[in-house]
Amino acid sequence: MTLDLWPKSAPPWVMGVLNVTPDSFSDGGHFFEPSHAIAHARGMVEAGADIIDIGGESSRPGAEGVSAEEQIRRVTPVIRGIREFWGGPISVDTTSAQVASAAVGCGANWINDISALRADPAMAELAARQGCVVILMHMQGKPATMQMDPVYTDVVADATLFLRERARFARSCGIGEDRIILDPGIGFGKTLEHNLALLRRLRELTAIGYPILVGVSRKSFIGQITGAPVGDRLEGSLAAAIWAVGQGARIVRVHDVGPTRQALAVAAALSTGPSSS
Ligand code: HH2
Repeated sequence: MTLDLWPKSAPPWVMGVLNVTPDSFSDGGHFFEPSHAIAHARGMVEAGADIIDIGGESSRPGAEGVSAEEQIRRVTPVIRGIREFWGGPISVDTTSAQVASAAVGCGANWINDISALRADPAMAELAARQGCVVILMHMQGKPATMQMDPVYTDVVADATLFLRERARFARSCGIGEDRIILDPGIGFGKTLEHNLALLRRLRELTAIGYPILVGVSRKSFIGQITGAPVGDRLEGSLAAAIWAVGQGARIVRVHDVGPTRQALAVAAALSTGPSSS
């Protein structure tokens, strides 16, 4: 399998989160104005983001869906604005092919589909035709109900089987093997113990053979461990990001790009020194 987008020896990539929503769990309303969103994206690029992930619909537990038209109205001016100063990867966080198509038309080139190509039958064909990188995420249930009573026999085995099957499906639709990224979906239909098991046993997911993306930033499992409210979870987010990269994650999806870059740089220097083996 060729993973030439990111050889394993290369540093991990940092994906900066840009929520153009009034209701996202940690930053809802902060970047709802296109000018604020574009300025925030610029700040994340200057802080060292490798990818910007733009979403017009919150997927927090209990969130109701946002129409494709409204998502398009939210994200497309922001993508156009970012493209005026940046040529790097822009991903669109949506399960709708209509939204993804409009985003790609404005310059997005990655699709972050938390349904792993299950929600919209047109998504896989669109991604294949456009040559987009796709992020396939594990989720039990749907955001509106996913945290009500998540149950697994073995969450890691379940996620591994699911992601393997979804990657196979993506390949069968014509999506290139160097265009697929897998994600355990931290917080999506999972209890604290499920999230911890996935992070502890992340190597079982990296063994599938595709790059792994992990989104731990500010998530509720950090609050469950520490008691910290959502606005005060930077330190826990950094610890979890360093852990995930240490277990083989190639991309971390974060709200705080500069601090994450700094933390990862120190962890990398420590783990590649002469006495680290
Ligand atoms: N987490 C969130 C949203 N999208 N996509 C992927 N691939 N992986 C994740 O872990 C992930 C994701 C939730 O975080 P956020 O975007 O900050 O919140 P909200 O969904 O409320 O907008």
